[in-house]
Amino acid sequence: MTARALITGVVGQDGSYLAEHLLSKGYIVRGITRRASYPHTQRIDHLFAMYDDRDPECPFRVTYADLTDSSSLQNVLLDFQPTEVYNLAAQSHVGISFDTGESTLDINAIGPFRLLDSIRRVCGPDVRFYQASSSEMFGASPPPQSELTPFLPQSPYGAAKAAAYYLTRMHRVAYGMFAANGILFNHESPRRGLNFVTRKITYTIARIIAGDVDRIELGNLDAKRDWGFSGDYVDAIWRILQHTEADDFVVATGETHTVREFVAHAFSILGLDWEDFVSVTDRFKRPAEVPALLGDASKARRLLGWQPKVGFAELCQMMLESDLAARGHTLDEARVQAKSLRPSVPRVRRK
Ligand code: NAP
Ligand code: G4F
Repeated sequence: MTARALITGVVGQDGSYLAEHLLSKGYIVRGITRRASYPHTQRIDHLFAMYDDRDPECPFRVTYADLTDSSSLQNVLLDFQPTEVYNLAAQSHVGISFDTGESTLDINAIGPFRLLDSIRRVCGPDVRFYQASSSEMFGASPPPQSELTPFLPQSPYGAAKAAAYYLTRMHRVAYGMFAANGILFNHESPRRGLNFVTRKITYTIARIIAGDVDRIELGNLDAKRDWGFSGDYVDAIWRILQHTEADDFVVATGETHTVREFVAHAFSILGLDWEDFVSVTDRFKRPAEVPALLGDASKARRLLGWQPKVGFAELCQMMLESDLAARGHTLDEARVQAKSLRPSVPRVRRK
């Protein structure tokens, strides 16, 4: 029987890479997206162009549904009859979760419950379920973090993801469902949302080169993150659902860097000193911070045969090159342009 994957959050970073990954393996893929007032399918428009959804045999379709709307979830499950469900949809911004705590809990904690409960009622226990859990659940627990590290969430986002993690395990234990958690550490790509720190940095550097702006404003530069590449991580996500039994896995590179190191490295690729272009503002600091994340993915390596391919420097350059290319610059042209830039952050304003 052909595998049939339902992906929530298909228009997001991971959803778009996962859809490509599963289609390349011969899956029939159904994505869900929620209504937006302006089209936001840029990450999957190339898939719409590849597949004609007027063809009844088309392997890729997207329909409207929402994690806050149980009936929409039940309708898509009844209609599509998936063999695997990947729950990637979320309000995924930690900083914004402090401003939108209630809706973040609704989407990120009750949303997975609605989906699990709907799968149990509509599809039965044979469907395999993946929950996009997060290293943010570890919060203040010191690194390195593994599957055995206690959760100490520091944000509404982290608390909601911890609730969803336990609800996923509960469905496994109580109802015998194949319900698995991937505890993924930060992963980035040229498709990363513009207000996450790595993409904000590479996108704004491209704007500095283009002459649109003269600096980047950032918050906490001391936070440490274990940054990997989303394209590598969707393969781990797929492997988690192919494992012989439902289980929980940390997915990480095992290397950590500060935000300062990321921004310094990105500017250094163009021969620039980051301190000439970065100012620090309280505006982007959070009421509580996760100080340091460093994942121990030895279980995923051992049981799933997974390991990351793209390292820190390659990831940073890939993202910068992509943002420069979108503004019509090659890396070499940008390096030439960079030589004519004057520092825009006076030393006295540096904190
Ligand atoms: P993303 O780019 O923000 O994608 C999340 C998607 O969820 C968006 O397309 C969003 O749609 C959709 N969504 C939000 N609320 C929804 C709702 N009520 N109903 C249906 N869809 C909804 O995030 P990502 O980086 O791909 O991350 C994928 C998942 O992994 C998320 O659950 C995230 O929390 C988790 N995660 C990410 C990382 C990471 O470093 N990237 C690490 C650990 C865990 P709109 O575009 O309409 O908002
Ligand atoms: O890029 P970030 O916003 O990612 P964060 O908070 O680590 O969350 C991401 O990773 C989680 C996995 O651990 C995911 F679950 C979650 O969905 C998301 O994908 O911030 C990274 C660090 C933070 O310490 C933040 O305080 O960068 C710091 N930072 C400093 N200046 C900033 C900024 N973050 C943002 N977004 N914008 C700034 O200007």
